Amino acid sequence: MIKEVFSANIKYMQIMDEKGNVDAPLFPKELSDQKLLEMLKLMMLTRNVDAKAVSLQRQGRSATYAPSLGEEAVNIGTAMALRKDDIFVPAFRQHGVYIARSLPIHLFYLYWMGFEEGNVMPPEVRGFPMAVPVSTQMPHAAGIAFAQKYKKTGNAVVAYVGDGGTSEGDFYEAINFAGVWKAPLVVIIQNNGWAISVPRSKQSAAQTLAQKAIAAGILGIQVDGNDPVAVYKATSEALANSPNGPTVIECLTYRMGMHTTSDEPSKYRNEGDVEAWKLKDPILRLKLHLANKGLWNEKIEEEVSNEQKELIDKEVEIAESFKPDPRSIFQHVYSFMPDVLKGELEESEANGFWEGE
Ligand SMILES: Cc1ncc(C[n+]2csc(CCOP(=O)(O)OP(=O)(O)O)c2C)c(N)n1
Ligand SMILES: [Mg+2]
Repeated sequence: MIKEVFSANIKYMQIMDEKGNVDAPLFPKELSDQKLLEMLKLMMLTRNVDAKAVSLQRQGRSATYAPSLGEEAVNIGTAMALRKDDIFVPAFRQHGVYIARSLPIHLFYLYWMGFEEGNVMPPEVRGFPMAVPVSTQMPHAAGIAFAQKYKKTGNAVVAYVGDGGTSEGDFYEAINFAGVWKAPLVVIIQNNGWAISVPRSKQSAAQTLAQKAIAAGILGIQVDGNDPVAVYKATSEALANSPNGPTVIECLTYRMGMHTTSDEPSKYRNEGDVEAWKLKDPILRLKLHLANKGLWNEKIEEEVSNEQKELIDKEVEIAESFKPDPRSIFQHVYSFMPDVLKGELEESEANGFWEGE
């Protein structure tokens, strides 16, 4: 005898198309015009902060940087769905999430200038430091989510991982654990088409990355990751359902820039693809939508851009005036300072190691 014991499917959701038109029955009612304006401004701020970070690196004023150009809808759409006390666990390209959660922007620059002090954020941000080792944040996120359930806090955890990150064992272990324990975890796969020079097609033979959820026995959905409204709705619904267990949301977006400022994408990708993705830009479609409603025009755009650039310049100034304490190289590795480090610190101080620059 042979019988089917299981079958499943993965749905794809888009609510706002490339021209800014919306699928009205799917549109979330709580997204008022004011909220949409906030969404647009946050995406613009993310893009402006990002452009400045690239420029600082090019001028030798900051270290290697991973741009988020074109991926703003994933970060802002998800972050706006987060409730006040929910916790986020990023990878390293979730700049918009920090911005939407009101991380002081100078701390963001400070981190990319190479100072760990940039990772010490106000507790109300409710976010973890960036995780550069690919997917290592995922088991942490599953554990933090389980802790929320164990402690009955009612909070959920939103964790981010790239398309490349979903090939790591850590990813599978995390969703498997979260599924078994029905932990309140929402996994956002920021599928930007590339893991450095490895295209999505070489990442997995699976047709979607969302379907990886099925094997873990949890919910999975794919959304247009350049549609901030669909991203917002999928995340809100996953958070509302999080007391019942985890969800994986695959957001289809595109890395418009380089992997990092040390990368040269023209060596491995067809720049024609980038041109095609420009038409799907998340900021463009929200601007078109709001302009159709009479809520956006060139004058408003100029005002908002100028305000944001002024703010960014001030924040860069604060970051650049930071004077690091050389002692900090001995701190932050352990919760206490072991004797061996204490000894090295004392020796360094006694030898005037800190004199001069
Ligand atoms: C465990 C580990 N392996 C390899 C690397 C080198 N590395 C840094 S980013 C990256 C690709 C990540 O791709 P993806 O998960 O799609 O995220 P994206 O960079 O596209 O945001 C790799 C292989 C690393 N940082 N950590
Ligand atoms: Mg990627």
